[in-house]
Amino acid sequence: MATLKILEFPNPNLRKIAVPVTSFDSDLKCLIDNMFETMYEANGIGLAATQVDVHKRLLVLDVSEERNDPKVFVNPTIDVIESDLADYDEGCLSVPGFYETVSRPKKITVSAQDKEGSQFEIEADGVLSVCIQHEIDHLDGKLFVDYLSPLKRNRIKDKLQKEQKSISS
Ligand code: QAP
Ligand code: CO
Repeated sequence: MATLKILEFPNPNLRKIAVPVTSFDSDLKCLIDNMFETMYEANGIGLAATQVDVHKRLLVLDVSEERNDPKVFVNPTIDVIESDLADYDEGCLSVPGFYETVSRPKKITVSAQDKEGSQFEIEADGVLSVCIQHEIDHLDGKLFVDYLSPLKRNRIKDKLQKEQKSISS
């Protein structure tokens, strides 16, 4: 296993639209293992392939307190079953150090494939619902900062760009 480099906002590759996964082979299983290792090492609760510069439709997450409930969703799609919005303080491994409130539909159903390619469906609310919606946004090139005012988004962008310059020089 290996940890992967996480792209940080405003890296333009975070805007790419991911393509469906078509082969459920050993390369996919290796990518999934490495994404879990990367997410756990960074203390994240969710990670989309886009964030590690792989533009395929899959995400991993673990919203459990004990960090022992890994879940993988390949080619996920969501249906909103409760359009009432709920606020949640969101962060993102690609936007380190920043948390802001975002409103999203409360309750969803998610259809996806597992790592073997078998189709499944789950219902989600609470933090699981937020996390799945946040991660599927990544697969469509979208970030939680896109829901904020341009002023807030640009402040975050400027601060992160300054940090990235001071580290890479
Ligand atoms: C998305 O985010 C999420 O800034 C996953 O310094 C977040 O795992 C869904 C993280 C909140 C629902 C609620 C962020 C770790 C992790 C940071 C994450 C940081 C260290 C974010
Ligand atoms: Co994120």
